[in-house]
Amino acid sequence: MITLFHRPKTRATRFIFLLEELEAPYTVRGVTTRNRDGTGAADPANPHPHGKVPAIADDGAVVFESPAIALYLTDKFPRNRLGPLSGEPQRGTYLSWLAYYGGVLEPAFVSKFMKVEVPRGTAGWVALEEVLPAVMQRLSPGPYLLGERFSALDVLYGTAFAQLAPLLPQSPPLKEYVQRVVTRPAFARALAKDGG
Ligand SMILES: N[C@@H](CCC(=O)N[C@@H](CS)C(=O)NCC(=O)O)C(=O)O
Repeated sequence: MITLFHRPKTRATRFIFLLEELEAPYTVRGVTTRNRDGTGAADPANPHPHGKVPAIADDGAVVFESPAIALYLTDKFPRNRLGPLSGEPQRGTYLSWLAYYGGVLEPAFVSKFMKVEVPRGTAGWVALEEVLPAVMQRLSPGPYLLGERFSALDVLYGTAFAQLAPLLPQSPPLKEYVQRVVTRPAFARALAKDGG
């Protein structure tokens, strides 16, 4: 049984979405975290090393950081084919874009949000203006990042793009992609279970 350490309306919400897509057995354990304004406190019950959400526990095994959690869950619950398994042709693509999510896309969003210029050649990520064409190229011909197959990548990227829409340039194909992701019944179930 998976325990999801969670706070409403955070990066943990998308893991209710993924767990619903996977039809995996899970419980949600609400924890406190620090707030942007410096108030609040990390919850000692949360096993994430920095008291962030999401984290999961699975019979004592702890997994934290969104790409690692996504990979762990899609490997563990393969029935609905939410992530190519080892040996499948799209496995390398899947791993690459999972790692890209944490290592490039999220830092690019934060750089944009904080108005920090990304130094070419020294930072391990690139500016959002460079990320978006790369993601859009991966998305064509679509409809999903792995082509016809909806995967945990779309849970991460689709929800991130939905949330950060104000930072993004107008792009009908991107808007349509986000719509495809957020209109899935599992996303509606996740929002209903999110609380807060
Ligand atoms: N790199 C982490 C980021 C997790 C993260 O920053 N979560 C926020 C909520 S969306 C949080 O817990 N913030 C509280 C804090 O930083 O103490 C991941 O992708 O899983």
